[in-house]
Amino acid sequence: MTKKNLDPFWMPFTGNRAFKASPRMVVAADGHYYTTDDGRQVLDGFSGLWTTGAGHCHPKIVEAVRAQAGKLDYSAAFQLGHPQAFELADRVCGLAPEGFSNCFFTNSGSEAVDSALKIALAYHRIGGEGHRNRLIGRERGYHGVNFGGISVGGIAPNRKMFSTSLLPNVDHLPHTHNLEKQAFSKGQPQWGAHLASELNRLVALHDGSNIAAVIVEPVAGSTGILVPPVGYLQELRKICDQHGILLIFDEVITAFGRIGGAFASERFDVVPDIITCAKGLTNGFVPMGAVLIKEKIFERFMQGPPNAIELFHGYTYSGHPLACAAGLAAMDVFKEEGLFEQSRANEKMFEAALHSFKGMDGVVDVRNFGLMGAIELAPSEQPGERGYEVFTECFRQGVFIRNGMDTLQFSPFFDGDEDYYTQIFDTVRKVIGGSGK
Ligand code: PXG
Ligand code: PLP
Repeated sequence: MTKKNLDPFWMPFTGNRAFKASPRMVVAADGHYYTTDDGRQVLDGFSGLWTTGAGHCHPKIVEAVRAQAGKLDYSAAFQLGHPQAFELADRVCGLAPEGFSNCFFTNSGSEAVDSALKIALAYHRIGGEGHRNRLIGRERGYHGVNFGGISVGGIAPNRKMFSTSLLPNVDHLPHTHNLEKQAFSKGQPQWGAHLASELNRLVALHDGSNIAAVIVEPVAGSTGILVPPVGYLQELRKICDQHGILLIFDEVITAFGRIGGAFASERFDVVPDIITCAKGLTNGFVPMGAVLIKEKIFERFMQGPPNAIELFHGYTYSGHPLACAAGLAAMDVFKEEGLFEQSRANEKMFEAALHSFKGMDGVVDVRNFGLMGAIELAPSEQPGERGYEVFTECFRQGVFIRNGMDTLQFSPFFDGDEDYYTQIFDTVRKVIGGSGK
């Protein structure tokens, strides 16, 4: 690449100075690979950023977006509709658990989370329970970066700079991670269901009648793959039901194939009241998020004169035509290629590859569920340094993975075969073997 001024772009969640001193620049992508500006092929072990399970630049999605771009660029999102938005909402509700009747579009997971929290608060208020305004999140939870999301979220560095400006009336459940009790669990840990009853403690403290909603990731992703202990989500559901509290599953990562089904309820047999999703909704092709809502919630809003606005909320780009075209094409691809089933079928191969790291020097835990996996490394003197080193060296050696501090994270494509896993994990093994020395 010719020398360009990289300074003006303030990159998100990136060490800007280190990056710009030694950029990792991608100019194209196809299938499982990125092409860098110096012409290298880099195998993507993260499906974008959890986004692109069906592969990069899928020809069907490319074609759909191309066609849509030449036909309808934008249509006003308020008081005007275009057919694809209605069609996509219907398709997505069709994949959702029974009872989910409506879909509100946003442009990201963060916006989906904030929309969901607002819908939960408004729902109770309309029902005459305006006092039900407390929101419960969880330590180590990631719910995006808007004010609502960081308030219910539990990632300390994301909250620290804004600690005095977070939403009031929020409390947190403890996270479920415990190395002593759970290290190297395959899939759901046996230990930890009792932590759900911490919600009873919060109910006793605040009184259940004051709690609007509990929001959790069914499998916590961004924090380093925390898999719900056997029985944990069921217990949360039970306590929420006892106290009229809405249960929100933040499925920004888990929805659309990442855990071998359309939504988490297919794996955990627990149905929430509200679901947030994004990422896989368009296979990462165009920014889009959504809030899925149960009929009983939606119906409560449908009062008053039919021309009265029922929810004073919405985004200029809610249901953008290009996003909808990408979303519809992604739904077709998922179905036609059986990608949710492929994802489920590949879990064991992925699990075996990850757990082969057990016993390796410096590996303190391996965790996995569906096609979400983590290898946690013992930190060097400076926490996070080792993970970053492994990430950068893997990229140099032609494999893209992620590190959250010293936890390596993997989010493979749904159709990854044995060669794909071998290339990723052989590289990681070689790099870990040579790191921390
Ligand atoms: N909720 C959850 C559960 C998420 O994982 C968001 C909300 C926010 O979505 P947006 O589209 O606003 O980013 C997320 C996003 C990582 C990583 O490396 C995870 C996310 C985003 C970027 C990187 O784990 N999660
Ligand atoms: N700021 C200003 C000045 C605006 O006019 C708008 C939307 O009209 C927004 C922010 C919100 O933008 P969006 O609807 O894309 O979230």
